[in-house]
Amino acid sequence: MKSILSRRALLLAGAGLAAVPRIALAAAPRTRPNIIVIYADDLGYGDLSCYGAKALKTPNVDRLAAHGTRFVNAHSPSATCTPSRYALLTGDYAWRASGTQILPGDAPALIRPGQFTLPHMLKQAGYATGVVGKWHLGLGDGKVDWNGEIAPGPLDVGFDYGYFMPATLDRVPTVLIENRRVVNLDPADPIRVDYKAKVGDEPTGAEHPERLKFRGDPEHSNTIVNGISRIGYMTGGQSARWTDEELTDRLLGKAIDFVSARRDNPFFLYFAMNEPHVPRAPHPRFVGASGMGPRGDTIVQFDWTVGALMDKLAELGIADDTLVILSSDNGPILFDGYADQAVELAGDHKPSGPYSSGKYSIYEGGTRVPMIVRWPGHVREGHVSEALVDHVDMLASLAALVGQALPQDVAVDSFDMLVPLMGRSERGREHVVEDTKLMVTTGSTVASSGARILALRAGDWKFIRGSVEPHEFHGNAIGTLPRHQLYNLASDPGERDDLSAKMPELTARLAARLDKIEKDGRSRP
Ligand code: NG6
Ligand code: CA
Repeated sequence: MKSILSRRALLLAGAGLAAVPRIALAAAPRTRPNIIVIYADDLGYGDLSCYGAKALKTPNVDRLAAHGTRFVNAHSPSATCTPSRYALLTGDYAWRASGTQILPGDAPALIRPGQFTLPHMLKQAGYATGVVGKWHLGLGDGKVDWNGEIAPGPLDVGFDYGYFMPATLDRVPTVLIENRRVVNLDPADPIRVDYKAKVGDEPTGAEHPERLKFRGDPEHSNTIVNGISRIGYMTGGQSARWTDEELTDRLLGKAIDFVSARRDNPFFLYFAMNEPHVPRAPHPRFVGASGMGPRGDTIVQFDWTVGALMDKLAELGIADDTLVILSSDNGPILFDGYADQAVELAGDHKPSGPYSSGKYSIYEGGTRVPMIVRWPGHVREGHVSEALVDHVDMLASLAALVGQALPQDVAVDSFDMLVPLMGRSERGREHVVEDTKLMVTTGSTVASSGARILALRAGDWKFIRGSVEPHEFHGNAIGTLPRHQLYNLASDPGERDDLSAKMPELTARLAARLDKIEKDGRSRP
C-alpha cells in the first residue's frame, strides 16, 4: 500500500516536472524531495566557521551552506531541548502545553498517540519516516518497563522507524532503543532505573570520583557508565549500554542504513545528533582535533559526521533530491555539569557569536541558532538570509512543500515559511515567541519546576516579559528580571541597553501582544 502511494506520488511529481519549467518550480516547489533534518544538540550560533568561528573549522557544514541558504535570524523554539523538539514535531509552541520542560530519562511520553505531528503529516504524504538519535520527549505511560515493549514512543506519533536514546547523553538509562525494544538487552540482566534513589549496587560518581574520566557536579554524580557519572541511577542492561566514544558512528550507521534502504521512495529522516551536549566524549580520532578540548572536538566530530552522511547521499545518487535542514535545538553552553575544560580551553571562541548568554537563556544566545537549508536547484545557493524563521514552522512549511493541507486546529503556531526557507524571499515571520523553561533540581531529584519565561520578537524589537525566576544557571544568565525588558536588536544585538523605561508605550504594546498570542491559544492565521 505504502509503496503504491509513494510511486504514485513520484509519478505525479515527475509529471509536474515535465510540464512546468524548472524556474517556475523553484519559485513554488511542489516536488517531493527526501527530507533530512539534522538537529544538533546545544550547538551555538557562533560554533561553525561559516557563522564566523575562527578557531573551530567546520568544512563539511560550511559546504552545505555554500550550496544552500544560511539563516542568520533562525530560532529554536526554546532554549532547552525537550520544548524545542516538541514544537519542531508538533507545530505548537511548547509553552502552550504543560510538562514541556527538560525531561528526566524515565518521563512518560509527552507527545500523545493521535496528536498531529510532522512525521505523521509526511507519512500521510507517502513518506517513510524515521528518527535516529536523541528522543528526549518521554516514553511510555508512567513507569517504563525497559525490559519489555516500550510504548508509546516515536512509533506512536508518526515515525515508521526509530533508533534512539531515551533522553540525553547524561541521563540514564544509557541504552539505545530500536522501535520498541532496548537494543542488545540480555533478559537475564534486566534494566532498572530510578531518578530518586539508588538502585542496585553499581558505583556512583559521588562515591567514586577516582573512577571518572572527568568529574561531574552533584546532579551528574549518580550511576557511573563508561567512566562517566550520569544523572539518575540504573542497574542491569550491561550488554545494552552505549559507549559514548562510539555512539555517533553507531547513529550515523543507522542513519545511513535508513536512507539506503529507502532511497527509491521519498523518506523523512530526523537525525537528532548529540554534539556538543555533555558528556563530551568524542571518538579517539577526534581527540585533540579542535585544540579546545572535548567540546570543540565533538563539534569537529559533528562536522565530520554531517560530511559522511552527505557523501553517502551522493554515493546513493540522491544528494540533489534531498532537502537537508541543519540546525540546533538550543544555544550553546560551556560548563554544563562536567569538568571537561570547555571553559578553560575556549580562548577567544564565542559560542553564541555576537549574542548574549546561551542555552537556558531568554536572551538571544538561548534560541538564535545556526540554520542551513540545502536542496540544489530549489534552495538558493550560497545565499545568506535574514528572514525570521523558527523550527516550529517546519510542519506548515513542509506541508506546503508536499502539498498537504493542515487542519485548522493543529500546528497552531506553525507558519508556512516555505518560500523564505528556500532562500527565495527575505520576508519571514513578523513575530515569534521565544521561550525558556528550567527544571530546578537537587541532586537528581526534581525539586521544582521553574516558571516559563517568554519573550516576543517583532521586527527588530525584543520584548522580555518580567518574571521572578532565577537569574543564572551554569554561568549562563537566564535573563529574567522582575520587570519587563525591551531591546532593539538592530542596534543592540547583545541586549545590553534595556529601553523599557525610555519606551514604556512600546513595551506595553508588545506585552499586550504577547498576552494575546498566549490567550488566543494559537498564532497561525
Ligand atoms: C539539565 C542538566 C544539564 C543538561 C540539561 C538538558 C543539571 C544540573 N543539568 O538539567 O546537564 O542535561 O538538563 O539539556 O542537571 S538539553 O539540551 O537536553 O535541554
Ligand atoms: Ca539541547
